[in-house]
Order: sequence, then C-alpha cells, then structure tokens
Amino acid sequence: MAVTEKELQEILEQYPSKVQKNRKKHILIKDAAQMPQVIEANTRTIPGIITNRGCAYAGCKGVVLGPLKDMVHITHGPIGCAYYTWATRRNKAKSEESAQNFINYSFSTDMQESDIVFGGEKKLAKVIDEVVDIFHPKAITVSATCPVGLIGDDLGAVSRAAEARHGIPVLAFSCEGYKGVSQSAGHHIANNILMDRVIGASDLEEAAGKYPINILGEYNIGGDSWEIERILKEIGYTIISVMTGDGSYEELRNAHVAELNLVQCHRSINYIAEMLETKYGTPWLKVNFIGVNGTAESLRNMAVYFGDPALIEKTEAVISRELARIEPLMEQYKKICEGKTAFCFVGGSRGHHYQGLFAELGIETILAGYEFAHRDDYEGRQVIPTIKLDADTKNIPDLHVSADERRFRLKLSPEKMEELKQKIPLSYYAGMNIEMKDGSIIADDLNHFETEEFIKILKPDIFASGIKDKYVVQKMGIPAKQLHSYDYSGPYAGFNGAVNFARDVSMGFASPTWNYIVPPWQDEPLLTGTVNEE
Ligand code: CFM
Ligand code: HCA
Repeated sequence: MAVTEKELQEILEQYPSKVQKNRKKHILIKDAAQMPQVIEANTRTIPGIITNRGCAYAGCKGVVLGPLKDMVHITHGPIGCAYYTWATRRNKAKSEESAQNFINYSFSTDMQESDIVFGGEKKLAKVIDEVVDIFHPKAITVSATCPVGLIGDDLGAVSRAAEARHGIPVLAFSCEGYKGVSQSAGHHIANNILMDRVIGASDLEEAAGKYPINILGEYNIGGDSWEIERILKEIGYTIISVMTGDGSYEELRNAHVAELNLVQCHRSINYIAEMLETKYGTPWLKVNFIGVNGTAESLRNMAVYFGDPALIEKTEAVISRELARIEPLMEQYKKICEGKTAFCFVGGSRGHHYQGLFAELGIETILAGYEFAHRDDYEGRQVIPTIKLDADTKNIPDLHVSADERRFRLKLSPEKMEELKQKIPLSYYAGMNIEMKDGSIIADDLNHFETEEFIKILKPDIFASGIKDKYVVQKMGIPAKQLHSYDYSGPYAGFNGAVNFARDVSMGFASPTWNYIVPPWQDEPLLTGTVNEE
C-alpha cells in the first residue's frame, strides 16, 4: 500500500489553507529521482493541532538528566511536570549496594498558587536543603518548568547560594517548557551545562583499560545499554561513561579520557559529541545498535577505528558466535513477520533506527517520521570518517587532513572528502530520507488527525509509536508497539534485543485479539460520493 500525491492532497485539503500550506512542507513521498528531498523540520507546531511532541523541560530533565542515578534531580514547578517524568520512560539503573541511586524518586517543589503570586525561590532553597539533609547526594540538578520562567524565579542565584551552603554542585537548568519548539531545545540546554560543569571535571589523566570509549545518546530504556555493554565488554572495550543511561555523575567526570565517543542517538546529544571533539580532540562515531546488522556494522566500524588486528579478530569472533546463536530464533519469527508493513513514528532517532530491524524480519516500513528531529536527521550529514589522530602531530596520518579540518568537517572540499572516502571506511550519518524506499511517506511532527488518515489509507500491519497515539490506533484493529518505552518489555538493542523485539512483534501479529475488532473502514465508506446506477 502506498499513498498517492492525490490522496496526500485530499488529507491536506481538509485543513484551513494556512495550515495546509504549512503541513505540506512537513510531508514527503520519497522519490529518489528528486534527491535531495527537502523537508521542513524543527519548527513550531501550529496551535490547536494535537502533536505528540514534548517540551524543553521533558527533553532536559526527563531525557538527558533523569537517567543520571547518583544525582538528585529537582523539578521546580507544579507537581504534574515531575510526575510526567517519573519513571514512565523506563530508563533503568542499578547500583552496587554502597553506591547512591535515586532513580526511583521524584523530587519536586510542588509549586502552588501562592508560590506563583509571591515567588517560589524560598521554597526551592528549602527543598534543596531538605534533599541534602536526607539524601546527601554528590550533586543536584534543578530544572525549571514553564511557570518559573513566567514569574521570574532566579534558579541560578538560588542554586549558587545552595552550592555555597552545602559545598556540592547544584546545577541550574533554565529549561522552561515553552522554550524552543519541542524537547530538542531541552537536550541542548542539558548538554551545554553537563559539558560545562560535569564532563571531564575529574583529574584522571588516562583510562585504566584498553580501548576506552564513551557511549553517548544511549538511555538504557528497557535495559538496552546493558545489552550493548555486555557485547562491548566481551570484545574488550573499556566503557568510561554512558550518557546518560544507567549513568552517573562520577562516570561523566571521567569522560575526557575516552579515545572514541560512540553516538547512538544523534539528536539528543550531538552537541556533547561535538564539544568533546573540540575540547579534547576525541572523535565520534555514529553507531546504531538497533538491529542485528546495525549492531554488527557498528562493532566493525569501532574495531577499524582502533585498528588493532587482535581487536578486529575478537570482534569477528563475537559477531559470528552471536549470529550463530540468534539466527535460528530470528528465522523462526521471520516466518510470522515476513511480508508485513510498519508505520513507524517516534521522537528524534528511533523512527529511523528501527527500520533496519523491521527489515531484518521482512517487515517494510511504509511511513516513518520524527516528532522533533532537525533537517540533518532527515537529510543526512556529511561526516568525515572517524580515524585515530597521530599522537605527536595530532593530524590524521597520511591524509593531510588536520585535526581542525576534521573538526569543521562540513568545510572540507569535495575533493578532500573523496580522498578520505577512498582511504578509510566512511562513517557518515545517513538520514531517513536517504534510506527509505521510493513511495514511502516521510512525515515530520505528524499529528493525530494525519495519523488516523494515513492509517486508513495504508492499513499497516503494525503501528510503532508512543503512548499518546497507541490506543487510538489499536482500537482501529492494528497491533501497536511502543518504541519509546517498549511497553514494559526490552531490551531491544544489540543481539539479544533483536530477538526480544522479534518475539514481541510476532506475538502482536499472532494474537487472535485483532479478529474481534471491526476497524472503522469495514463498515464506513472511505470515500463519499454518488454511485452511478447505470
Ligand atoms: Fe534520542 Fe531517545 Fe529518541 Fe530522544 Fe525521546 Fe526516548 Fe524517543 Mo521518547 S533521546 S531522540 S527525546 S532516542 S524519550 S530514549 S524514545 S522521544 S526517539
Ligand atoms: C517525552 C518522553 C517520551 C514520551 C513517550 C511517549 C518517552 O517525550 O517526554 O509519548 O510515548 O520516551 O518516554 O518520549
């Protein structure tokens, strides 16, 4: 099933003309002949439209800071904001018996009407004092919600005074929900302050183990990071820090000693990847540990980067052993999944990352999109291959490309790019538009109206999205899989994750439940018009 230009136009025509003009720029039918196809992204949602997007506070406190387990994260605002970011994302964390872990707590100033009228600064200072008294954390974060910005509470001043009182870092994040156009603004705010105050703050000069790496943009949803770490540790990597899944303040302080930064979710953390490269010269490599092929390819690229024959050999050994183990299982699920179609709409990277895993099961993604990604996530980005710098000159050996040129990778001439491509494997960041099949739909900031319209036309076999639209679509008779929280399941990353995903998706297809639901299009006409009796 595909959507024709005419059908797309019919959906859009139901909007007032101004909205129609706007939404048209956010939806594409993939056509390789027209590449590069431009899509509008990272712009404000039209008021009144039901979007799936979150806010800057959700992106800062909920996404990037929340998983750091040994810090107390205080929400300065009404209780609903703290509640919304309390464990629903399923970012798991565990600690040794003696280490601090506040992951199960939700801390909030519980702002009331009187605080809005008279100001909430005193209340915030009191909450910080109570937190220090009761929990003795190493560090605290304070995140702003919408009303804080509106009434002008000075989070920075309160936090600085608390730092002086207690002698621990109290980091203030001005991530008022309304900032920017989505949670993406919050990622950036969190990235900047973590880089400024935490990352690289320790005196450590060298990593204790071989092949030291950081894993950026991996949040341990449903245990993903634990599966990725299992594989990497077995190959012989030393994981300095994970940002920020099951991560900690202590680990982040050592992040500067890593020799390579892996970037799993590019959208939420590319700012830190870039800043680490500028400040410490640590290159970054885009990886994708979702899907069997994605995982194997990422492992191979990492091994090439370090270039050690023993590491390359061990990588291949682990890959072959894992493949031999999981392939029969994947094959068994493939029998159920083969030939099916998926609708895949998630935040800022999963809408793309999961397509490979679907394809491995024989499922074609016919519509995909991001809630809040930027244009480079759709259109791809030219990234210079990640390669180790010469220790003395800090240049790339034999390639006449200086560290600075590599840093400002987009400024390289096409000739130099070509020269690089010929000599070393290319680690570019291919966007969604490049990889999807012709005829498929690519939609940015899809809303609930459009979701229902596309579902009616495409009738996909599985709907992969989030909590906000899952149930509407399930009631239309289509199995839904949450790709944010994994619906209480996981991990879905790495080799074991691929099998878990295959099992869950197959269960969705095999369940007899769907036969009891009559989708609306079975007893309602899709198109209205008069029938010619002749
Ligand atoms: Fe990155 Fe994420 Fe995502 Fe994201 Fe998110 Fe998430 Fe997501 Mo929900 S950091 S962009 S802001 S991969 S919380 S773990 S699932 S929307 S696609
Ligand atoms: C967020 C978090 C979220 C929401 C998930 C959903 C997550 O955007 O604030 O809408 O189902 O992954 O928990 O993206």
